[in-house]
Amino acid sequence: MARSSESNSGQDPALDVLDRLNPNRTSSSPSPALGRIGHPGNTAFLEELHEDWKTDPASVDPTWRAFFEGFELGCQLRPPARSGATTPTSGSAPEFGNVLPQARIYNLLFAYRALGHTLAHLDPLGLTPEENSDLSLSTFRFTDTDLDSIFDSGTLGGGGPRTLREILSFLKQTYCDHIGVEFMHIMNFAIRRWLRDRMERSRNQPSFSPTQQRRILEKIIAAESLERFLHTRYVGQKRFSLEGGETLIAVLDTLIEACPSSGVEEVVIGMAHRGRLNVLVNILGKSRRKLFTEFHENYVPETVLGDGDVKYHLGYENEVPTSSGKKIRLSLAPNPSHLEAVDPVVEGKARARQRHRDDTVKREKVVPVLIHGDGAFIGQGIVAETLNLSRLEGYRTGGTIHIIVNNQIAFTTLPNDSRSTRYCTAPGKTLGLPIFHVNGDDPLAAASVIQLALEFRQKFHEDIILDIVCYRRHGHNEGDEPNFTQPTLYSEIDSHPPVSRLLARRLLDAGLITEEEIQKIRNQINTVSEEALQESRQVVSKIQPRIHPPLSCPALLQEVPTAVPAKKIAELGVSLSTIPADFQINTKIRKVLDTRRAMAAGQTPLDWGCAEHLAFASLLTSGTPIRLSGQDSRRGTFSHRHAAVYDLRTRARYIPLKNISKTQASFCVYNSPLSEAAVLGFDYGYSLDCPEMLVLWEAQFGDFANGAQTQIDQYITSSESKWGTTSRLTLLLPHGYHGQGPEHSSARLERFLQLCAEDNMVVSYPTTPANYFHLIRRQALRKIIKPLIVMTPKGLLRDARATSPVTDVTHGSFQEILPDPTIARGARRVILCSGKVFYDLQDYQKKNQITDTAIIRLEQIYPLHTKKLTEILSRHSPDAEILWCQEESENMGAWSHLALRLPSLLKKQVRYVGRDASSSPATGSLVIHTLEQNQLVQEAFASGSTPSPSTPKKTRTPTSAKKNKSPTPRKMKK
Ligand SMILES: Cc1ncc(C[n+]2csc(CCOP(=O)(O)OP(=O)(O)O)c2C)c(N)n1
Ligand SMILES: [Mg+2]
Repeated sequence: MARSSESNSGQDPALDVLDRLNPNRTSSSPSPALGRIGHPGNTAFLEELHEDWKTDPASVDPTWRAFFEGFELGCQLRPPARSGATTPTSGSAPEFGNVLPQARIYNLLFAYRALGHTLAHLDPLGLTPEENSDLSLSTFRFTDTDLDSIFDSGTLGGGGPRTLREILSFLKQTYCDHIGVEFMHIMNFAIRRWLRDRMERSRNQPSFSPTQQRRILEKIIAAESLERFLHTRYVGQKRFSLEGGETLIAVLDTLIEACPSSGVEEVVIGMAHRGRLNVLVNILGKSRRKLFTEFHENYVPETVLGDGDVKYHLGYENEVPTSSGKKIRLSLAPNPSHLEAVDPVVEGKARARQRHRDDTVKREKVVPVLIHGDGAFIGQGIVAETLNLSRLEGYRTGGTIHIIVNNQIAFTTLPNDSRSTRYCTAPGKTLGLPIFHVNGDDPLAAASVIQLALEFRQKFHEDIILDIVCYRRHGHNEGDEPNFTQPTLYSEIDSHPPVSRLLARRLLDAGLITEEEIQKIRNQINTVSEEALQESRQVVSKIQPRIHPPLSCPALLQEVPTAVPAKKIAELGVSLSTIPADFQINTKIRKVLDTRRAMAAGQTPLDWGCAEHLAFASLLTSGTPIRLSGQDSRRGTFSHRHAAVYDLRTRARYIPLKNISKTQASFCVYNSPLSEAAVLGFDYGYSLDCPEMLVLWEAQFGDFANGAQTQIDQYITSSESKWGTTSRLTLLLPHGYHGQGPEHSSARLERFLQLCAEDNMVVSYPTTPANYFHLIRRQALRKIIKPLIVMTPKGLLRDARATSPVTDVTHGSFQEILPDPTIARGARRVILCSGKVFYDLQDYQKKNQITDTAIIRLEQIYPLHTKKLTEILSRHSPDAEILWCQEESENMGAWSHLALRLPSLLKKQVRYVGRDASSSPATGSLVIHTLEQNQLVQEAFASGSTPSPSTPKKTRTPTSAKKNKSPTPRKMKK
């Protein structure tokens, strides 16, 4: 499966020389001039430059001048005798006066370090890799006759004089054996040097004790035995066999064994289907009995209240012993079928676990491990999004260890159709991560890399990738026939010996184990499996299959006291508007803060930004920590929040919410990268492990949340039912029609409502700052843990109509339904609505002095407080016409959700008034928007027929009208 070689440009062979001349040199970016000779073919360029320098030192760049001066000097000094260095057995002494061959040696070192992986024996099924002409001797203008000449070997394995033959053998052993490494793209020289020295010290050869080697063999046998047991006992049942990639289990075991001595207490794992059952049993210690029970056809999930999930998506947590005696906490996050969607969730969980372990600086106690498939790693965009979080202040986790079970196939698709890159690990290169490719048939090599990976992660706090190149012994799953599409590959796989046999042979040959001992290991594992199978049959025979009742949570509608005393609010207003004396801030921001102080003191009504700040501040001072993340969330997309203010001269940042009191809980606010899926997934993961914290994710505009639809569908709305996991995550989604076009109007309220069932979340569209204040506090303070979706305002942020008297936060609580503020009873028509359109309706009502029509707001659409709604409606005429008015198109907004519920609840038909159904959420024209908006408001107050909600009367704008030159609403329903 060889692919065309990627070019490797811009690297610095001079690093070797510079290192040699001055080993204490601090790392720095390579000089652009030095960068030109990165490719071995550029030797000519080096020679030319060298000639120029010899003729006139001033004619070359100063960096080159220093280089050649140092180089000449270095070459005149005979290299010191190196203890343990091989003395050349034959050949002539190096010609130190002639620097060019020596320079070519440095180029050779560089080239092997950069491209040696192209010659590495990585593919268990592959033949010897094709020659890479960039690494041939002739490229460096050497011939076989030079092989016994002695050269300075630069930094190679400690340096010293070596023959060319020895140098080549050293390089090939280190970089072209069963481990192929990509690390010369790393721009940080300290990291590069550390990796180089670490690898060259061991020549990338594993050095495990006999006991460790036996343990690794046992793990491989355990992995294989479990698959075979399942294969014969549960024929054809899906398990996504790991066979061909059993090395994964040895790698994970070695990693966990290395944790105690590296200061790691906990490992948070995310992985997809392949080998998951094997990891659960052989790494996390899930009992075989439990697993076999899940395989049984009568199995009904015992512990899940909701619908449960298939066995290869379930999560697990356990404390597992290590041979050091110390235990390590392991968790495998449950995950949906959607490949790689779990990645940011695991990162968020890991960061939350770090917080729990007071590990927020070095982040060395909790390590995230992500296990990927080759097809998914290169194919799914969320991989790149998640990698991009890894160094960011608000999202870093101290380095993730990525392991790829690279079986060189994705379902039926081969790498040639899967990727445009040589390796599936290419996304890691964008971040300059070290990438280790290892032959999966060599578990010892892979295990040695994972030890290095953990050491690297603990030292540099960066991500690292281990690519286990293996194969898939069977089809994609156990019902899949691989011979339909890959007949040749599979005939090769059929005759390929299993990993266990290859490793057993090695250990037998080394005298580290006997055939009898190997058989004993196999027998023991099979006995354990057999006993567990019998036990599981007894368990299953007692199961009474029954359909679970739907999840429900009536307490979601219970009132939660969320008012804050006036004195406290005023005090918070003072804290939030106080900036250190030596801080100079923008005058407009100063005014915002002064206004907030006046608002909190009750001198002027509260706006949205102030209400939010007061809600946050009141929670923080009573001990609830808060994390808010989103694009530009510190300032707020619409410049309404200003959670951070900046010094005019230094741009020093000051966050009032972090400085309210010495005893307050922590407030974390981050501007996120421009990603939805990964950031929302991260914050969701964080919220799972920090239920005591209010975690909020904010979309720039609500529309953009659909970039994270997988996280919303697969986790936020359904995880409680599938896996029993609960989250308090709050989504702030700017929504509302302001004539800004199709893309900045809708947070797709309808999609959230369509996902609502079994009290799985709360969907709200508050219209006043005070109600938002209570909503946020309720979400943080109540014991029930549910996700909250909030449609948040844009234009209303600065609208005097959408303000609240301070008494509305010092009294009362969240109002799911708001009655008409002026028409309390006796109305003959009731307009039900939600959100921003209320203010347009209210303006019309006031302007036209309408007294017979009440406007009632649903501030919480799901779960609907039906008791409150019917009580408020009962204050009006029993014959009142009831209509639903919205500014969203008929197929959007809350209408279709409510149309299914309101008629049976109210026992009468409900008329729809609003824009007609449309494919695009809104018009691109401001003037048409305004016409449409005025028209729908007018229609709401006009008397009309009451068609059945299920068969609404279509009133479309006539086609002739569309041709009219004057602006025409697109379409309108009345
Ligand atoms: C987002 C997404 N798209 C498609 C699928 C269907 N699917 C399941 S496994 C698979 C192949 C995955 O290949 P790879 O990542 O190499 O893992 P492997 O099965 O080879 O271990 C596909 C396409 C999925 N689960 N998720
Ligand atoms: Mg694969």
